[in-house]
Amino acid sequence: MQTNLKKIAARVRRDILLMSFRAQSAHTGGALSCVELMVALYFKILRVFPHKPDAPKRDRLVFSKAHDAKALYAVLAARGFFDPKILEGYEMNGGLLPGHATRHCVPGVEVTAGSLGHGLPMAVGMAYAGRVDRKNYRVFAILSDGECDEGSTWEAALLAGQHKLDNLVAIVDYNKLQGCGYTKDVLDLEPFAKKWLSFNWEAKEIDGHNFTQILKTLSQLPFKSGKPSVVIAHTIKGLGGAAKHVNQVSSQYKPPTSDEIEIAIRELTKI
Ligand SMILES: Cc1ncc(C[n+]2csc(CCOP(=O)(O)OP(=O)(O)O)c2C)c(N)n1
Repeated sequence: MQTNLKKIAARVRRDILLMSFRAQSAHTGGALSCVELMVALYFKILRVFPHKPDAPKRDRLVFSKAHDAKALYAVLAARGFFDPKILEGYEMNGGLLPGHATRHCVPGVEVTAGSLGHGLPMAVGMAYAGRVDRKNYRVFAILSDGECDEGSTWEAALLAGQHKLDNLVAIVDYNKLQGCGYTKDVLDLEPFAKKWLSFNWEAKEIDGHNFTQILKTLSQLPFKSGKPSVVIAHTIKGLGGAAKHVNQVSSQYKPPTSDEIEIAIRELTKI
């Protein structure tokens, strides 16, 4: 089972790198850092219906770090939401896939995002609506560490704790880097888990590239009845891409060169 997920993750990484190369786009490192989280969610955890993407009982995933949309698009394509050939139109004139994930640009994209700090507020609203409507869908929000510098994220966290939204799960792709530097130097989040706990959330920390840990943790949701859950996933920005950009600020902006793509894809093919 894990071998299968690892192969899917390798395919998703390849698709991210190819999208990045074709469009010469930025935001490759953060797309690569959340691959295992997104694959585990879409292939094992979320209740989704690729051929009926708007089914009312589906779980909702709010991809808040929408600049990393390549990861969302590649996973949705791999899961059968749309034809993978559509990925070739990423950031192309006439293509369907904008650089920042946009609601309904293709089936499966739940929300328009990109202005960081807005995903958790939207997810809280959706989870609250589910509670009011007595629906049992769950809402997952994928956040970046950089956007946890935003006040709106913490306002939403406060509200979710107050309303005991245990149908809500935030997953932070804690790759320790943001647009202009390392998170600890720009605006340190530590002690990170303690902050969530003090906002009445239940928190768990995992290795965000380890499928065993991801699946074990996400199968325990909600971590505590009557509390929203947060998973702080320790990840590496740029993992699986060009070696010189791994865990570097450059992974935010630099697309791979043709030589780098060849090397990376050769390695990914071995998985
Ligand atoms: C409110 C807001 N400010 C600035 C930006 C520009 N921006 C795009 S990506 C990014 C930083 C990326 O770092 P992080 O948020 O940690 O994401 P990841 O490393 O997971 O890609 C910034 C500042 C934005 N999208 N939204």
